Amino acid sequence: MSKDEVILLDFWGSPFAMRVKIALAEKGVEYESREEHDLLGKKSELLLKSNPIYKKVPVFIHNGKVVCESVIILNYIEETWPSPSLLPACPYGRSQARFWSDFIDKKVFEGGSKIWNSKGEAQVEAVKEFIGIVKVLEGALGDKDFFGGDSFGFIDVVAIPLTSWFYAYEQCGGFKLEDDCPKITAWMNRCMQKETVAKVIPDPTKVYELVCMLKKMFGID
Ligand code: GS8
Repeated sequence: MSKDEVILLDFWGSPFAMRVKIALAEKGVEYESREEHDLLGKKSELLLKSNPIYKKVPVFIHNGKVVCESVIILNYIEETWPSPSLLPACPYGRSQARFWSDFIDKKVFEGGSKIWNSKGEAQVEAVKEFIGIVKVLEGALGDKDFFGGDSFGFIDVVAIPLTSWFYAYEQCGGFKLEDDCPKITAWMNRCMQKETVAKVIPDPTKVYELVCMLKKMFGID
């Protein structure tokens, strides 16, 4: 069989693209990352052509076939390269992994964004709301090492990239997540010990610089 051609339309600061890179690293799949250097300005022709609906990264192109939306891409990767599996074997376990991925998708990034794009009382509220969201996640983690149990799996892949923005949220909102959510902080450190994660997650201070740039761009200051 000829070698698969795997291309990722990427942006270094996108937690959604990081998910795909971690899943591919876990599966040992080689790929070519094409950085969208000007994601917030002029997007590449390939991005516009491949994801005409949302015009966002990540876009996954496997032997010419295009898949969009990070969690849909993760499911595609899981089915295409089933080993090692990131999802549990049983249907119930899979349903739970999908439930929490959906919760994370709906709440965490948007909750964090409210912190950096607000001020004053609204920001205080946004910080409270964000801590509440992370506490719910902490409840789902319980005393386990990873969300699915003893080993790093699907929910971890979905969640860990979003934490690369947490330092920026803390700097903007003037709080320390560890004070309220020590278990999530310990889980973050545990995940970061994995090479597949550590090599993908950017330096949090670089993400903070990106957030400061976004604040300027949107006139929030
Ligand atoms: C979100 C992708 C996204 O927001 C997914 O893949 O899961 N639901 C999608 N991508 C951002 C970069 S990360 O903030 C993006 O491409 N933004 C460009 C734009 O909005 O124009």
